[in-house]
Amino acid sequence: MISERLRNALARARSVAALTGAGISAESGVPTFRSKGGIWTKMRPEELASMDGFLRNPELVWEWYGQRKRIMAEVQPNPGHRALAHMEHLFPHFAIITQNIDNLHQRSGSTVVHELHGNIERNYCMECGIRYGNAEVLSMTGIPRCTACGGPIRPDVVWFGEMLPMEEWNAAVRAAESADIFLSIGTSAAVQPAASLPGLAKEAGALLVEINPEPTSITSHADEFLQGPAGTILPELYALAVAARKESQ
Ligand code: BV8
Ligand code: ZN
Repeated sequence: MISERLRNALARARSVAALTGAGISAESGVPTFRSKGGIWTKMRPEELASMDGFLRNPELVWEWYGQRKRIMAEVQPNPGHRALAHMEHLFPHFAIITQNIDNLHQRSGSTVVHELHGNIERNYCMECGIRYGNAEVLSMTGIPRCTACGGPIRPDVVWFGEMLPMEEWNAAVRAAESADIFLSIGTSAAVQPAASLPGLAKEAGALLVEINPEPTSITSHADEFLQGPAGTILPELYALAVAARKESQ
């Protein structure tokens, strides 16, 4: 299943980074954006995941996020998330850089998770910044409003056209630049600036490994393309890494 080059890299790696996208949560039942039946095949992202869209039609945007919040509260981490959580204890430095907002990496036990696009469990008042949990906002009727100042509450996610949280982005760049192995998992690599991280890592000397059932815009740059679902490939990759590191001791 894997090349000698990848086996050796797994045996020797000190620092590994994993960029994840919606694909790693597909097997948990969270719809992706751009693959078959994905969200964006039915609606335009700019309408729903942008400040303009929110200001134009806050009811529609809250209805969409309300639906996604309820789905994400029901789903469970899958073997792909769990394999990444185990890898955190296998390599001296292991970081997850996620574009996902579903909180499934944290729920599977990962503790080093850089959330580039925010988290669906968090919300905040656009006027005074007070933070709200989902239980509170989902119990409010119509557009959730701040109980302190009456301002509109929004999901704590990064919309199109919005800057990424600087701290998370800088940590992600550091992890990519210091990685011996960079895994790009379940992402179409269509959204910037996250999609620039695999190239950054490879430039800085990482072995670039892509895990996806379909080729993407970065497959031609990848050193290894492990074609298939993350829920199958990641547990196998973890087992191979454990064996390779034992043998090399
Ligand atoms: C910014 C949060 C700086 C909200 C999201 C023109 C050119 C280049 C860039 C731009 C441009 N015009 C505008 C831009 C910038 C824009 C952008 O990149 N647009 C793209 C679409 C062209 N980016 C931004 O606006 C970003 N901000 O640039 O700020 C700035 C600011 C102001 C002024 C100037 C500059 C902000 C981007 C963040 C948007 N927020 N989400 C929410 O989720 O509700 S993006 C959204 O897409 C999600 O975060 C998602 O994670 C992300 C990426 O999608 P993927 O995760 O890759 O998911 P996708 O469905 O696409 O792919 C799934 C993959 O999984 C597929 O490949 C499939 O094959 C695979 N798969 C399926 N099953 C499995 C699997 N893989 C493994 N196992 C399986 N079982
Ligand atoms: Zn407020």
